[in-house]
Amino acid sequence: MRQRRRIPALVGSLLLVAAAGVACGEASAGGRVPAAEPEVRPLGRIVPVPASVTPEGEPYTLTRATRIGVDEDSAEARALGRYLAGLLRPATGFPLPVVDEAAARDGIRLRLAPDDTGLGDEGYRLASSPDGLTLTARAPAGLFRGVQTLRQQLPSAVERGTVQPGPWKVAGGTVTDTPRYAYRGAMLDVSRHFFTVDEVKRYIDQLALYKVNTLHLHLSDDQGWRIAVDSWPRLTAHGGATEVGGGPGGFYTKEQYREIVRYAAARYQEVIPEIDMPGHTNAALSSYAELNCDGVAPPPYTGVKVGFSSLCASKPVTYDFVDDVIREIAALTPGRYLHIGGDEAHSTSHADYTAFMDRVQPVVAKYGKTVVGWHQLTGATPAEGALGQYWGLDRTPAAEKERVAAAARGGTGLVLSPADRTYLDMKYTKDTPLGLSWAGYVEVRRSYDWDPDSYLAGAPASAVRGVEAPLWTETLATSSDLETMAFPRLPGIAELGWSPAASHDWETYKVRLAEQAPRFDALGIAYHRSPQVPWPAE
Ligand code: TNX
Repeated sequence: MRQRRRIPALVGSLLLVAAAGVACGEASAGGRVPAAEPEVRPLGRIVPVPASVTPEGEPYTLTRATRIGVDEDSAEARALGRYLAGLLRPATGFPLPVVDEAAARDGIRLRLAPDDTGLGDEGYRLASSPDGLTLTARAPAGLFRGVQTLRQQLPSAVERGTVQPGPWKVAGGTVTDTPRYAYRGAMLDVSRHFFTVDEVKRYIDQLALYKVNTLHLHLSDDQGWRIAVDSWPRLTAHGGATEVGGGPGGFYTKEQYREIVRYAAARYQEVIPEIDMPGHTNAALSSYAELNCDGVAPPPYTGVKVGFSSLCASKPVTYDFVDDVIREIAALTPGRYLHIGGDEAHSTSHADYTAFMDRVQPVVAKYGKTVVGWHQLTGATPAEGALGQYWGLDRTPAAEKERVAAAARGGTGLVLSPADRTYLDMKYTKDTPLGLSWAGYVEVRRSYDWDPDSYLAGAPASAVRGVEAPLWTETLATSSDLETMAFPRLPGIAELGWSPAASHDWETYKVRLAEQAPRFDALGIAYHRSPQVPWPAE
C-alpha cells in the first residue's frame, strides 16, 4: 500500500514543541540554519505587500516582559490574543501573558475600533515604536490579518518550534492596510486524493499567513465522495472508499467536517463546500444504481480522466438526491456559498445541463445559500447573485470568454481562477515531477504577473469579486506534494487578491518572495526553488 506522510496540524505541533522549548529555556540548533536576515525587516517587506507603509523612528522590541493586551469584553479579541501568544511563544520562549488592554501599554495591543470605518471588514493599522506595538481594526478579522503582518515583520526564526536567540524587533512606523478584493480563495481537491483533517488544517494555517480568506473544498468527484450525507450513506461507505491510484480514500464525518469549518473560521476563512454536478459524479453513480439513467451502477473509478459521468437529468430521483445532499451540506455551512460545480459535463446534453441547473440552483437558495459554479454555469442561466468561477486559459475560444463576460455584465459576480495562471497543480516546467500540464507550464512569474480587474475582456472590473488558486490532486497525495506545488505560487496569487493594483510589480515582488524562503524553512513548508526567484543561498 502507498505510504503516506501524515503531518499534524501546524498549530497543534507548535504548541507541543513550545512546551518542550520553554521547559529547556535555551536556544536549539535543531534543523537547518536559516539564511541570513537583517535584524530588523524593513517595514512592509512582506507578502502580500501592504497598501500603505510609513516607516518612522526606532523599532519595537519583544522581550520576556512583553504582555499581549486585548479588549477583554470581546471573546474574539481574547481568542486572537491567545492565538498570537501561541504563535510567538515557542521560538521566543517568552511567557507573553494575554491581559486586559489597559495593562499592556508598552506591550502588543490588539484594539477593536468599530467606528474606524476606513479599515473595512478586514483592514488593520499596525503602529510600531519602542513604546509599544498596537494593532487596530474595526473587526476581529482585521486584527487577524494584522497579526499575520506582525508575524512576517519578525525574523523568520519566530516560526520555529523551539527557542531561538532573537532579538525580536519590528521596524518602527505605521502600516495601514485593507484588501483589494473581498474574495481571496484557495481550493483543495480532497476527492482525487483524500486529505485528513490534520492535513487540511495544515494547509489552512499556510493560507492564513498570506491573508487568504476563503477555503473552497472540492468534496466530490468521480474518484471519491468525501463528506458524510446521512440520507445517502453509501456515498461515503462505498463512494468514499478509494481514490486515484486505488488507495484507501476516506471521508469526513459531519463532526470532522465541522472541525475543519471551525478551524478555518478561527483563522477568518470561510469554507465553501463544492459538490460537483451533474458531471464528475462517478462516485455517487457507483454508490446508487438508481441515479444512473440505465439503472446500472458503474464500478468505482481510480483513474484521472474527466467528463465521462453524469447524473440523470430526466429522473425524478436525481432531484430528491440533490435536495437531500444540498440540505445536509448547507446545514454544515455557516458561510454564504455552496458550490455546485457544473464543469466538464461532457456526458450531459446541453438541454439536460440547462434543465438540471434551472432545477438545482433554486434548491441552493431554498437552503439559504448562494450558488457558486464553474464558469460553464454561464451557459445555463446563473441564479440571481450567483458567482461564476472562471477557469479558462489565454487560448480559451473568444466566444466562451464572451459568454462569461456577458454574464458578468448582467450581474453574475466573477471569481478568477485562470488555469494557465492560478492552477497550482500545473507543472512549473517540463521537469517538474508532480502535477499536470494540460493548461501549459505555469512558472512563478506567470502565476503572479496578470491583473484580475482587466483579465477577462468585456467583463466589468466591478464584477470581479477576487481570485482563487485551485489545487487539484490527481498527482498529489501528501502535504509535502501539496506544498511543493502551492509554494511559491500561492503567495503571489494571495498578493494579487490583497494588495493594491498600483503595487503590482514582479521585480520587487520576487525579492519579497525570496525573503519568504527562511520562513518556509522554519515552518517546514516544502517549496519549489524556482530559478525565477532570487532565493537566498541554502
Ligand atoms: C480541470 S477545473 C478540472 C478538474 C481537473 C483539473 C486538473 C475544473 C473545473 N475541472 O476536474 O482536476 O482540470 O487540472
